[in-house]
Amino acid sequence: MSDSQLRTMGQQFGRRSWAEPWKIKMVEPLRMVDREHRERALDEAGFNTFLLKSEDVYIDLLTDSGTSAMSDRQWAGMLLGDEAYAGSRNFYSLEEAVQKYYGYKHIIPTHQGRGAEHLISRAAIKPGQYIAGNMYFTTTRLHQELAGGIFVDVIIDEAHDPQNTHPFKGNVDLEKVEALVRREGAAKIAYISLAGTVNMAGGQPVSMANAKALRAFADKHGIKVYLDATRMVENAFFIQEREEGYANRSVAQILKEFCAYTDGAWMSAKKDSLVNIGGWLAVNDWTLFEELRNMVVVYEGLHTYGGLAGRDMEALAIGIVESVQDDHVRSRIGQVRYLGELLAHWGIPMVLPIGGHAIFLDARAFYRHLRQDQFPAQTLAAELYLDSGIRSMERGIASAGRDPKTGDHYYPKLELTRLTIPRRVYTQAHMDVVAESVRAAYEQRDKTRGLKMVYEPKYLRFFQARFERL
Ligand code: P61
Repeated sequence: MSDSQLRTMGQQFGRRSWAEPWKIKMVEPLRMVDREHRERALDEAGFNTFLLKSEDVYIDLLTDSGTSAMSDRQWAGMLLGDEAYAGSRNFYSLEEAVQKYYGYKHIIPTHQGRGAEHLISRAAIKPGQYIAGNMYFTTTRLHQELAGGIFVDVIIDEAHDPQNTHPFKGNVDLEKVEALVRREGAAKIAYISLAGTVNMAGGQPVSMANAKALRAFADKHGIKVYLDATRMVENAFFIQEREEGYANRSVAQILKEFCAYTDGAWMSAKKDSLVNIGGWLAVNDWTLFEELRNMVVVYEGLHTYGGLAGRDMEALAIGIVESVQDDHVRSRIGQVRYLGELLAHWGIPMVLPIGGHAIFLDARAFYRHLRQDQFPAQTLAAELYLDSGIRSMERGIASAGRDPKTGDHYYPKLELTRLTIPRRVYTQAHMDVVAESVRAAYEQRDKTRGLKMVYEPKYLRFFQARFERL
């Protein structure tokens, strides 16, 4: 075979190849069930990938949340668990790591991200106040609404267009925030809810310039800025890669600078920080911290464990350090890109630029014959599972839920199916299998029928909703 026919990834891109900065020490066998079995499993799951049993799944791209592989160091840390009810030494490791890498002063552990969202929403929102955010996230908005807040989307318009290749599609549109402040007055704004790499927009980053400008705006009006730091390390990588003046700064340095423009943050550590469970909430203001520290004992656990075991906090503290290493982030995002570039090359419609944690397929463009209330993204997730046992996640109309005032579906512009890549878990060969399955579903697109929802829970309906084929 000639050199031009068979080339390594690096050669295809005109550079030397690079590989993951780790090797595999322990493996978990995978099982692939046949098509007949998958049809039965999907039917029993009401066409909802959240309701599938994981043993019926071959390659699990439902989420990157809590699904990453821990390192030998992190597992060793698990054995150092100090399971004291109060004052566990592992809490102090965690506190130190958050202070060192994220730069906030006061830290409260929580069992996961939504535990932290619950606390900050209750403490910082008065009923009737507005929260301006760079696109909604399901649990974040729900906690804000349950606290009596009204969420207003202030992300730039480009974020709602899958084809737009703006390098910082997660940016806040300051004019939109300004218009809200003008209309309602600064006192009616509880805070600005800023997310690093915006999940629902396709894992799209916020630029440092935008964070800086937002800080100046917030100071002018006396408004707080709280950060959803869940995938902020990945955001820092994009700044290093795309923003002028940051090419020679480390991911760790960029992360710390970005956080310094905010007043506090909540974190689902199950993503960036390479652990299976955990979260935290951190603020700089002592008075707010006191209130949060008092609330955590009601809803999560004592303020030095917040619902986590000591061993979980140790693994998390170690995971934070591993997560900010440049070579780690490059290989993590590099793998997502590998899959995305294959698909883009084949003309598969998806959100561009390729984001940090997942490929977001544009289900609307797959199934032009389906109306949005026939659940195109849910349909595509079902079809991928049927084709190959790959599990993905709907991020469209089912996820968006209903307007609490009118009871109507929200109709988000983006109707996406997410192929989420866990960190340090799958190989390039797995990505090839996934890509071929997506292509197979794309080739069948015109023959694919949509779905109707036949069971709908009240909160976060997409987790437990059931569907039938039309
Ligand atoms: C995910 F289908 N994300 O992406 P918790 N902020 C952000 C998140 O991505 C996030 C949380 C806060 C998940 C899990 C999940 O609609 C869903 O630790 C940017 O999960 O409580 C979680 O953190 C909440 C999947 C959550 C969903 C909500 O897969």
